[in-house]
Amino acid sequence: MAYETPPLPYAYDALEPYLDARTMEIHHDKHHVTYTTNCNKALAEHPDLAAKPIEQLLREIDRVPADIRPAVINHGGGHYHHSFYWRILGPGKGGQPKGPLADEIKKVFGGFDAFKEQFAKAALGRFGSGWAWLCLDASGKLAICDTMNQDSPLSKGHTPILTIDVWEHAYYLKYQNRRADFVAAWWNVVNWDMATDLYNAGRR
Ligand code: MN3
Repeated sequence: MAYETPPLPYAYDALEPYLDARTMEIHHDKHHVTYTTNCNKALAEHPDLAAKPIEQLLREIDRVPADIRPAVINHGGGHYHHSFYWRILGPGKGGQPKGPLADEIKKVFGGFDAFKEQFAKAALGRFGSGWAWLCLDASGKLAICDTMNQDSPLSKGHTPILTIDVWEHAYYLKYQNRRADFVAAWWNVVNWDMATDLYNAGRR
């Protein structure tokens, strides 16, 4: 049994002009596929582990044998995070969340604009490669964090609600070194309906 890279849930150019088609194509077809392939290679001798959902391996990373643990963190994390990332974006999205997630963001961060500012700060402050996240932490509270490389918030007991990939491969073709411009544009393709569903499911 092997993991599969899920197809991109929209066309390569669907997130233009914010995320360009060429970046989306390389990001999904090359980067994501490579993570999935290398995760499967790492688990080739461990069919018992490969039979489990990747979320479970990352949540229980200490139970993965030490010799393949770094590969599962890097490639399994890469596979899971990208699968999540495509779904949390979408064409014709952006705007603001509604309902309970909007209320909680206001309560925890002091308003949607204050949240955006703090989230962008995490995305811009992540030195080198990694991700910024909005998660439910282990106590069920909304929290912003950032992670290095493909380290997963799942391994800290967090439940992801929203994420931005700030590896250079996510933006370099269009934005070069201007990560701030990429982050500012990225808000226009955030799928808040999906984030709200994840928040509601995580709260149950
Ligand atoms: Mn990436």
